[in-house]
Amino acid sequence: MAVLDQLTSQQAIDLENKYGAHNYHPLPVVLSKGEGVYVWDVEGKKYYDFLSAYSAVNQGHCHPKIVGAMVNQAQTLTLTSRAFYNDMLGKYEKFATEYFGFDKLLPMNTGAEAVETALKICRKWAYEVKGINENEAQIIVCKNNFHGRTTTIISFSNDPVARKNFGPFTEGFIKIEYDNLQALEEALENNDNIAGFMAEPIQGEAGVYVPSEGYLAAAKALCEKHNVLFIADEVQTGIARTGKLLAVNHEDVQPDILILGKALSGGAYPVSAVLANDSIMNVIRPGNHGSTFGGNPVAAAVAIAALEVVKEEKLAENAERLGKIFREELAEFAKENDLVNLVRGKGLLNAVVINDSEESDTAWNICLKLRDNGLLAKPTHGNIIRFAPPLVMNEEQLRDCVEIIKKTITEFKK
Ligand code: IF1
Repeated sequence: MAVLDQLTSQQAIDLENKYGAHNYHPLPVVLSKGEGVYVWDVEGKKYYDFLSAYSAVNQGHCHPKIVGAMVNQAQTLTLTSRAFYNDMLGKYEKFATEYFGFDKLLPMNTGAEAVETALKICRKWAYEVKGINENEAQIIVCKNNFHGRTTTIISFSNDPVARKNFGPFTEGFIKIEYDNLQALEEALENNDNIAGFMAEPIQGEAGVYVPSEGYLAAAKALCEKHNVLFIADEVQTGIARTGKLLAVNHEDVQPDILILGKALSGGAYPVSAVLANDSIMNVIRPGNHGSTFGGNPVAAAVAIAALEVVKEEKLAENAERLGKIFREELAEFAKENDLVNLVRGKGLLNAVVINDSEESDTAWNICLKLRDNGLLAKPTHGNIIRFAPPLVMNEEQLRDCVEIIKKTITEFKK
């Protein structure tokens, strides 16, 4: 078999099993093509994508404008490193800072790197601006968070699978209950060593857990009162996914540090970023932080195009409108179907909670049936299915998908 011969699904799965590290448990479907809200497997079967690569492909698969910008830039200049200037990075930084309303942007590649970057900026700010004694800064995070997979980030995870046997861990984090203002207030009070509070505006991995209305605004106000930086990890919730450009926009909150990734590139290329105003970002000096690929001209060109698509195609408005229809339809369905407990979410980031235990494989088995019926989604726990289609979906397609989901669950036998 030549390396690039066309494979069957089973052959592709076998190759990954034999030659790839087993750090994932994918749904058995092998994709070879994508366009808009659709993907195709190697046998040519077409599916609705209801994961969007964990909300990276908000602009739809292979968006022509984004791919065009990428190809064009790839044929011109791909990488200089930051040892030299390139003629795309500054344009992108101006564009993106104006787009999100911050003074400055620090470019990275993956979400986890951007989270690490935000934590480093926050600590340095704490020592150099707030005046905390060296090595004593603490950052508050939330229980059941997901911020990535580096050693420091898993240091404050409470997922045993993500943590076990990867220690020793990084110190300096305090974990509190999510969506609990009293817990935040208690952590902030009588502790002058708190540098920041980092949270996801909606907890993704926790099962699309939407906090109470007003939580984010009140948390931001508490942070302000205690001179603590409010760090929003919008890697998953940002870029129109929840029906606003950023999920914090639902509560008119401007974070002190904003973390973006995933759909910042429309899923075409790994692009992440940290945004902050000068009073914070200026603590970063040459040599403090960096990345060979961060801020490369392809990433810059791709991100500009991806952000333009969000506005040109009114993706936030579309996510808001279709999300309401999706939740209305499935809430109605939940009333008549014993297998569905509830639907929750915001915009087009939603989860359906199945009436079974967290340890069951019911959600997984439903996802296999959804796949057979032409729709791809992934469980986040044994009993929760996340539904997050590309935001370029139209109402007719969404209603078609709702019918597939209802039909699949109605016919499902445990
Ligand atoms: C995996 C979840 C989604 C993120 C937030 C940072 C990162 C992520 C809020 C890191 C990444 C992904 C990664 C993916 C699974 C996943 C995920 F189910 F775990 F929670 F999207 F919902 N902050 N989330 O959600 O970004 O370094 O991956 O670019 O397989 O680990 P990354």
